[in-house]
Amino acid sequence: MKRFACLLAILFMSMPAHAQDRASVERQFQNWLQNDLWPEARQRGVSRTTFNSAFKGISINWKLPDLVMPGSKPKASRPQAQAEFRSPTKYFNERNVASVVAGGRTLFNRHAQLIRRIEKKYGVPGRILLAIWGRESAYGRVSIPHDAFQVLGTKAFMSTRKPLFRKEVLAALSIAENGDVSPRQMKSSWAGAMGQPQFLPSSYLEHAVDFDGDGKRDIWGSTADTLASIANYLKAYGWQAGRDWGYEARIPDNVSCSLEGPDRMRPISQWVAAGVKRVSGKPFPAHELGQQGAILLPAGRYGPVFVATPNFYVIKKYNNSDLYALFVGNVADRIQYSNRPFQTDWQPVTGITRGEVMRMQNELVRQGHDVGGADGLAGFKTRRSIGAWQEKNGLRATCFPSNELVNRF
Ligand SMILES: [Ca+2]
Repeated sequence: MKRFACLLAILFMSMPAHAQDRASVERQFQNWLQNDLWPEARQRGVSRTTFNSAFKGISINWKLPDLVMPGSKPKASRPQAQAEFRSPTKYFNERNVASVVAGGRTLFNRHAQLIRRIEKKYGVPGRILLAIWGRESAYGRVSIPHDAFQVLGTKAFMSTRKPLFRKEVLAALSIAENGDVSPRQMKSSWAGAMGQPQFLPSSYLEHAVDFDGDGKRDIWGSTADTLASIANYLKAYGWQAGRDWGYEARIPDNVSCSLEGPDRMRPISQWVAAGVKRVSGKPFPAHELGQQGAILLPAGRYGPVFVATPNFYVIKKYNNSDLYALFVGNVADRIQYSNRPFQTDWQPVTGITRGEVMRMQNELVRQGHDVGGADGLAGFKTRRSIGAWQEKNGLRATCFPSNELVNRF
């Protein structure tokens, strides 16, 4: 025993400094839980019993990204100037898309009755719900291993976005207080997104529903609750029942790609009158013609182009990325309709960095364009500003960065 204690002493003395710091930070964390978080939780109606069971045995998860040691300043986030600027090609890797579609087609049949009931109640097509479910958690098959209280507690205590995670950990405590699930059942991703639809706790409180009627909103174990919760979320963000998300299209050169964007919608009949057609050769459905649509060119003139309905931008409320929403739309179509990728290929864009795109964005801003923030990525504001600049300079508008283009800036 004596020898063991002696070994321990040697071990302790040889511990690297940061290990001792960690022990001290752990103590600060426990202190913060009791003296800072608990009083606010209590004010919000969380009981001591719930709070204790939520944080029983919870310590800091040191493996999470974006942690900031207490008392130190977060490192300034450096834009990844050296990173390669990527075209959407990889996002639509056909093997990945096809595997989500295959799972979705099976489940679309298996849950046909349930899906019809959800569609009737919320007005969101089942194919869209399945596509989001498949994308978020591979239909519940992906392991979501983290303890929500450990993730959210750690991030509320020491991360680059403490206020956001404080709000979320308090919401998680309210969920536990309501009793839908026990704290240990509340599994999340490393970013704190919970269950099969990957809801943050605040989204759960607002949008999760009990659809299988067992009295609990269970987005971890219930397919009915998962799908209906996604539907309820999209409905709350303005899903227009009876309308699709969008249509792959051909947009002739006389329709400038600089007209892209949800703030530049027109009745779809006006786009058609200007020469926009569906790639399928079919006409736009009659009920869509009088309604609003935006042109959407995720890779400018270097890939598939679309007429997007307002529902496309509702899907972006789930994840604010054009490519995410397109992935969901394409998978949804392939689950219910013909199972094929977009008809136009994505042309690879190679040899430019995000830093070069940022330089171009900064110059466009200097010339009075709105690029939506110079981040080295090509969102719709950047794309259409590029197009407007090209037109002003007598070039064919492509609305997307290219090697040749960035060299002009
Ligand atoms: Ca339920």
